[in-house]
Formats: sequence, C-alpha cells, structure tokens
Amino acid sequence: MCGIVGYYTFNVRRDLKYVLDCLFNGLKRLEYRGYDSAGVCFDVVDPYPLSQHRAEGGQEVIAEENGVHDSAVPLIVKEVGKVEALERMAYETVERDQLDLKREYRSQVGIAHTRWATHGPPSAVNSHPIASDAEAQFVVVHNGIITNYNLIKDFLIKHGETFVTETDTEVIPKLCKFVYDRLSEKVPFPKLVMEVLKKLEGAYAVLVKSTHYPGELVACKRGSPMILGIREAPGTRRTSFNRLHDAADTKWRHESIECFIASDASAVIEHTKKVIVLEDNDVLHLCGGGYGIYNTEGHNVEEAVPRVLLTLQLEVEQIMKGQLEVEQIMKGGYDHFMQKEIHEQPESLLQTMRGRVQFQRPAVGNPYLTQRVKLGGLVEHGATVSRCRRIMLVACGTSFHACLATRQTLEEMCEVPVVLELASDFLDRRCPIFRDDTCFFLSQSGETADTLRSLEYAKAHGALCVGVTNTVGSAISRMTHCGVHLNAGYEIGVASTKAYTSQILAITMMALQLAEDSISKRERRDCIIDELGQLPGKVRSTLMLDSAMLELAESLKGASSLLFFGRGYNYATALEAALKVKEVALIHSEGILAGEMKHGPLALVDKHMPIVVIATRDGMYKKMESVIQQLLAREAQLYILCNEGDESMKAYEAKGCKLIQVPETVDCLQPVINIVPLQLLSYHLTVLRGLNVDQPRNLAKSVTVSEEH
Ligand code: UD2
Ligand code: GLU
Ligand code: MG
Repeated sequence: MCGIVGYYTFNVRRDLKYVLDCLFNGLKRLEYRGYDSAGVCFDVVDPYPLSQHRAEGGQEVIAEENGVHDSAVPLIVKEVGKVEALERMAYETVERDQLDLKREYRSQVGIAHTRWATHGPPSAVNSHPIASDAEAQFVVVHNGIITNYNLIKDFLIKHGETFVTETDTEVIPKLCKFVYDRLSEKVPFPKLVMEVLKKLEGAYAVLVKSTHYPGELVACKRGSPMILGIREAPGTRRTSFNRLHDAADTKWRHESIECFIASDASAVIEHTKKVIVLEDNDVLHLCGGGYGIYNTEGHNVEEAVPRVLLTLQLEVEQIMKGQLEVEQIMKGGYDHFMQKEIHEQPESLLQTMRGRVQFQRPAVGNPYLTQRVKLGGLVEHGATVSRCRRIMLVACGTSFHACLATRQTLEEMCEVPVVLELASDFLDRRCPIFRDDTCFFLSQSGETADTLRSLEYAKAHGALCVGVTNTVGSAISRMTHCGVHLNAGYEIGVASTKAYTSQILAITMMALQLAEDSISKRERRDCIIDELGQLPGKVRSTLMLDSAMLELAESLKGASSLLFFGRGYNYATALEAALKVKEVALIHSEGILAGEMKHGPLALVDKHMPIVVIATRDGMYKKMESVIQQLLAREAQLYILCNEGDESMKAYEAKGCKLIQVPETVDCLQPVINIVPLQLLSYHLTVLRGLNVDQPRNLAKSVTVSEEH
C-alpha cells in the first residue's frame, strides 16, 4: 500500500540536489498507492570524502581523505501529508542547516518512505524513517507489519530502551542497535541485519542505514516486494560480491555503482532498465562499489546467491515521455486498471482485515479473548450503535449494492431494523431522521456528493453518523463521528470492483463486532470469522475462472440485453453484476430479485434472452432451483452460477444450461465470491466490444456534484 525508495552511489559523484530529486521523484511515483505520511533520510557528510587535485596532463585524480567519517548523523525529515509538502520542508531544512545543494558526494545513502499507517496513527513521529536513537545510529524504513513487535518491544523495554513512536517498525532499528552494542567484534553490516531478522515475524520490506556502517546500505524483504535497479552509465560497473563483504576490505573501493531500490518498478524505471527482483528472505548489501545478495532461508548466509539481472521491457525513453507510460507501469502487467483491481482482490480483502481480525479461535473455556474482530473506528461509538433504534445505510451505485448485500447480516447481528437509502432519494424525500438513529454512509472516494449531502442532513438532525470509505482524510471520513477505512488501496478504474468486496467485508466485520457481547450468536460469529480467514484464498481460486469468463463473453458480446436473477444475500450480486455490464460493457442489463419474477420480468423471457441465475447453496437454494425450472420452461438461455461440486445443478447442463462454478463459503460472505466471475465477465465483454474499460463514456470516478437539492 505504501512505498519504499532507496538511493545509493559509490564513486559516482552526485550533488545533494540530485540525491534529493531521486528520493522525491521516487516517492512521487509511488503516490498512487496511497499513503498518509512520508519521510526521507540522507547523508549530509560524505562517508568517503574526496580530495581532488589535477595531476600532470590535466587528468583529475581523486584520492581518499584519511579514512572514513564515522558517526556523522544523517538528516531525517518526515511529516504527515503529501510528498510535495515534505519536499518543501526538506529544502527548508537544507537551507536552515546551510547545506550546499551543489556539493558533490562520492558516496550517498538515501532512504525514503510513504507510509500507510498500521500501528500508530499518522503523525510526524510515527512516520518513517525511524531511528534507533537520537544519534540515528540505525535508521529504517519499513513496509508491512511486524506481527510480534509487542514481544520484542517488551524485551527491549526491560533492557532499558524507551520507544518514541507507536509503530511496530521501531523495534527494527532498536534491535539493530541492541545487537550491535553487544557484539564482541564488529561484523559485516548484512550479518548484523540477519541477526535482527531472525527475531522478526510478519511481512516486511526494509532498508537500513547506519552511522556505524557509513557508505553502506542493507535491504531485505519477506512478503513485501522490493527491486534493485542498477544504472549502467559510462564509468559505472557492475560488481557483485561472491561472499559476505566487509567494508574494511578495500578491494572494491575503486569500483563505481549507482543503485535505485524501490518497492515498485515505477520508481526505478526512469533511471534504469536493469533490475533485480529480490526474493523472500533476500538480504541485499550495497558497499563500496559493489553489491551482494544473500538469503537467510536454506542458504549458507556467508555466500552470495545468484540473482538474474533483468531488463525491464519498457523503454526508458518511453517512460520519459510522460504520464501515460507511467500509468502503464502502475498497471503492473495488466491491460487495464479494472482488470488489475479485479485480480487484486485476494490482497485487498486481506488488507481490509489486516490487524483487525483474529483468525484463530480462542481456546475452549477461555472466557476472555472473545473479541475476534476489532475495528479501531468503532471502539468509541460501538455501544451507541448497538443501542440505536434503527440503522440506516445510505449510499449510491455500487456502494449501495454493498449495503444491500450486508443488510441481512446487520439485521441478524444487531437485531435492529436496518433500512437502505439511495442517497439522492434520501435527499429528495428529506427523510425523517431521529437522534437515536445511526446512519452509515458508504463511498469509495469519501467525496460522493449525494452521500455527503445526506451526511450533512443526518448530522444536522442529530443522528450518529458512521463512515465507510476507502479514502483517509476524505470529506466523509472527516465529517462522520466515527467509521471504518477500507484500506483496499487506490481504486483507479471507474467501475468499482475491489472497493465493493471490501465494503461488504467492512460492514460484515462491523456487524460481528457490534454483536460481540451476544453469547447466543457466538457460534455463528465464530463460523463467519473462520470463513473470513479462508476468503482471500477462495477469491484467488475464483479468479481462475478468468478464461472461462472470456469464453462466455465471446458468446454474449452481441447480446442486446442481459438479465441477472438473485435473491437473499445475492440480490445485491444480481444488481451489481447488471450495473457492471451496463456501465462498462454498455449492454442493457438488469438485476432482478428472483422473488419478483412472476410480477413482471418473466414476460421478458424467451429463447433469445440470456440470463445469469445466481444459485449458490444458501437458504434460498430451493427457491432458486424453482426459478431455474420456470425459466427453462420459457426456453431461456441460462447461465447458472453455483457452487463447485453441486451435483443437482450439474444435471441442468444436459438441458443446455452453462455452469459457472465457484468455491463455497458461509452464506453472508458468498456475495464476495459470487461477484468475482461476473466482474470478469463484464470486463471481458467491454474489451471484446472495443470499449473504454477504465473510463466509460459519461461517467466519472467520484461523483462530486449532485443535482440541485
Ligand atoms: C487506525 C489508523 C491506522 C493504524 C491503526 C492502529 C488511521 C487512518 N488509521 O486504524 O493507521 O494506526 O489505527 O490500530 O489513522 N473514521 C471516521 N469516518 C470514516 C472512517 C474512519 O470518522 O469514514 C475514523 C474512525 O472512527 C477512527 C479513524 O477514523 O477514529 C481511523 O479509522 P480506521 O478505520 O482507519 O481505524 P483503525 O483503528 O483500523
Ligand atoms: N507497520 C508500519 C507502520 O505502521 C509500516 C506501515 C507501512 O507499510 O507503511 O508504521
Ligand atoms: Mg471522522
């Protein structure tokens, strides 16, 4: 979600301005991933200073000054908010400290970060880089979560350390220093970091610099991505170490290297096409004019592991042309953002649950630890929500469908009436609102005009207002009394996909948390939470239907109309699938509540009408089966979305129906899985029909204007 940038040179002389530009441009390339704060750290004293003179013949000779500067404290600048503001701040600091921007460095180690906070709210202190101590002996930037940070923190506190941030990250620099202080003799930098890594659990991409290892940089990763770009300009060489390398060994001192490290290729590509993609448990060491990569899992850590130097496909010149090409990279190998975002869902769903759900069941008989879902945003007002007289869900478009998909879960868990409101209609009616109402406002962007106006209205009438949005700092997030952020990552395609599934998850988690005191619901809650843990994996296997959906799209691309039938939890799936087909594939489509079939829609059905029936196994299964029978009696072209291994649905294949088979989960989460093949279907229909996927005609990503009210 967030980003890391590193810059390293040795014997490639670059002035400070250049170094700062590299770091800040890198961060700007990562901005699209979403972040709440940012920071940089760079050297202000050359770790390997130069003295220059001209020898006979005018040849420039560079000699090392006596030894290496130890313990020069690097400069750290960090702040909440935009990279641009941070950049201004960094230049102000440079000016204040009277640093010369034109001064050339023989070696520079710069690290930078955009943070999407997981532990500790966004603040200057909690931003990265995070230092071990006031002298910044070890400085770290980190993406991911250290899951056992509490244990390490307690341990370090017992040994007299004091923590200044609320992050999980701070244990990393502190532990580096702790280990370093207790070494009987100095070890190579990567070896020290490997000792620290042994103690860390969780996912990370980390860069470490240290005043004890000037002119060196260590990068390591597990679970989070990281790549190394090496610029091969004239005068630079590519030297890789075979064995663990010590800076005291001066063998590589006359080599030269310039490297760019990032959590995302988009921050590297403008500098070089030559990259190495680091693998899990790799530890990269940049030192002198060379690099070495070691791996801590199943390898002799003293010996370097071979890693292939790849040439990125995209031409650098192309990138330099501007925005469009950068967008290509942001698409990460996919043709369109919508496609990328559909395929990202296993990951985005996990992000929505990250740090909020305890997947393991508590030990039997343990009366404590019953809180398996913990949404920070509900802590303060949760009790008020549980006591309210009715819950009102207000939204537009896809967000409204997420409300519809989760209404039943809220009703079941909270046992209060839950009403749904389309924001524009809510405003048109000036709906009565009372002080003991709780109103939820759902919007991906958090800026949807009608939803925002509804929020103002409800707030003015004294209701408790709860937001569910994907955008930290958005209007809805700010104006609501409390709420939940989706943490699904930026959604760029106009047709919402991953935000929809994360919204369903967010409201389901809210319902689970609100019912946490109910003993009678405990078994049901536990069962849903168990399935939450399985959900990303099941969505991943549902995505394998991609080629089947392409095939289906081939046969439907000429259709003039397409119907989706669903009921219960999957009425929302039918509406959402139809909306997708309308808005991107531009085919007339309707989602129909199967219970309403006989009250009109059945008249439309004949052998020319393609219909998707959602008949996964839940309480509505028998009723859906009878719907299928009736539709077949009218010779409709049927596509049945059912669970894998459903034998009785298989029987319909003989009658000419086609099956779309998806993994089974608990009824209230099934809509998350069911929508995935239908998203893929609408995506492929759009591409096959030659239409604009990411910006369908007449539509905008966030509708921030409303009709006059
Ligand atoms: C918060 C931090 C997260 C991490 C975590 C540690 C933020 C944005 N999130 O996540 O970075 O430090 O705590 O436990 O700082 N809110 C609204 N309206 C909305 C959405 C949210 O008022 O539409 C409020 C919400 O009530 C809470 C705050 O914003 O006070 C953060 O919400 P969240 O869902 O990001 O909260 P949490 O605890 O998951
Ligand atoms: N867990 C770290 C923090 O909250 C890093 C978050 C990130 O990946 O940006 O500070
Ligand atoms: Mg708020």
